[in-house]
Amino acid sequence: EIVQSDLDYSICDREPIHIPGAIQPHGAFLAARVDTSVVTHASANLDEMLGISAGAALGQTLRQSIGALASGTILDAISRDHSALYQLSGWYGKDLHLTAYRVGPQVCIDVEPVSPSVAPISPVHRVRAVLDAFRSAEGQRELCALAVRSLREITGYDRVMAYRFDTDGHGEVIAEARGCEMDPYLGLHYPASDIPPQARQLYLRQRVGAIVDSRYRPVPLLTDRTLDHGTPLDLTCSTLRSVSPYHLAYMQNMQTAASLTIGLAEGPELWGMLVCHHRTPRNPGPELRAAADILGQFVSTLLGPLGEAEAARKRVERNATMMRLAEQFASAPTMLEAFAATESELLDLVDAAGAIISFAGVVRCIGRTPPPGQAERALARLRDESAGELLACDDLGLRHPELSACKRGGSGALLLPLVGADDAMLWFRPEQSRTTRWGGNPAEPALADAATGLISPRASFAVWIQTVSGHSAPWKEGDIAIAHEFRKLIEGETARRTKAELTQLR
Ligand code: BLA
Repeated sequence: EIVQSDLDYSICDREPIHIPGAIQPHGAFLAARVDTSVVTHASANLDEMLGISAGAALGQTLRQSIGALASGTILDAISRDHSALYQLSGWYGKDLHLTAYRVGPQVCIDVEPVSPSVAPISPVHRVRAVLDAFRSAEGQRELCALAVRSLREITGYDRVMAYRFDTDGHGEVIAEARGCEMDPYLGLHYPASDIPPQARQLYLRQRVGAIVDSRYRPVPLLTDRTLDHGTPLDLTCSTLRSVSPYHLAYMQNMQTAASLTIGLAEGPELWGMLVCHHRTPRNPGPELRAAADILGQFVSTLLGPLGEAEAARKRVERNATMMRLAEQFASAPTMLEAFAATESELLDLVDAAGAIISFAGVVRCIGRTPPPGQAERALARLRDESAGELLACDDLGLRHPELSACKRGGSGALLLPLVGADDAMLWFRPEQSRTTRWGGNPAEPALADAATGLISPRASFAVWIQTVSGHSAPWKEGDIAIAHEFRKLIEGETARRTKAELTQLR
């Protein structure tokens, strides 16, 4: 038995998923040297697609496997251009789609049957028809909502999600289109370890990936020692690449047989993914993959500008809130009345759910806070700790076990000391929502696979429940900056009122 703290995630991070030495069985694979055109690798199922066995193809020239015209066209394109598409029509009674690309000194070729199910209107045309609508989106979420709806209409998968990464690497489903018989995943959060770093890297380079049947048996690549120098072939760019057994187990836990995944990038960073799930095996084929790629790239291009527009809108909103606060504090008869008249502005200012305010000897709670006694204790505790400075934490109950009762209503705490020694404001954010739905019982202890000692996706999930518990959404720079501004407002206002009182007395 292995306990949670012993789980070793570096196993996931170290898995070399780009060189599995195998492919998924819905296609066949060939690699040849660009200089000599000698075939160095062939998938064991080559004869099913091309009518020539892997053994017979290895060591021969490419033209033996795919004919003179195809091999000439591909090698010519590769020598200039790095990638090529070719349709082999009527090859031993089959129509085959060849995707060729260069990997070092080799040309690699993914061989797939021409999609049997291409709709009368091609997927690329259907994608083109929806892209214009994407330009009307006013924010990233709205864009993703449009994208998942369109992608589901075009691809027909049971569920299509937009999955966005947070700065700590964990992800949230921020948009979803699904068949009515599917459980909703919208708003659920998943741990960073579900998609290890090398998988993220891979989705930046090869934007689209498809898993056709999570129960497939990998088809090994055959080679000949004299031909391949023993260096494993990098399958990053192959649409047929056999995927991690961890991830296949994960999909089975999720009752998903097939997935189509499109990496979304904002500049050089992986921003998130569009993830399509199907309960039964599903092969999107080259046309749909290309259409999904175009859609994904279009979404990626819009993400940056929309993110900036949203941030700008947020700044404008906060400045407006700040202006209203300034007006109220200038015009209210007393400071205490100003605090009472501006409850919603005070919370909106930093996106808090609640706050406790101590001013001129009066303490009051507004909005959603921990129970008043607890809130007051938290205020006193943090005020002592803060030494007059602003203090922010997103794990109050974990950091201060004596305040653990604050967890639900106030995992997040932002303390702003005000003018007088006892004057302060403490904003609260609730514990962040997290998924409680899973193919299995998340309360089960996280156990590693007894046979292998390796950790299982279920284990990863149980650890996550433990990790996120007690955390709120993090306070960001903008929150801190506007809180400082608010303090200046209060300082200015207090000074002005004191001066006015003194003048009256004279
Ligand atoms: C890959 N994990 C992935 C991918 C997704 C997820 C979307 C991309 C591949 C795909 O399915 O197309 C995770 N899928 C999710 C999440 C949701 C979803 C979060 O639908 C939420 C709704 N995974 C683990 C653990 C390990 C692991 C513990 O949970 C490591 C031991 C590994 N995940 C893992 C690996 C890949 C992966 C290695 C890459 C698979 C590959 O391409 O070879």
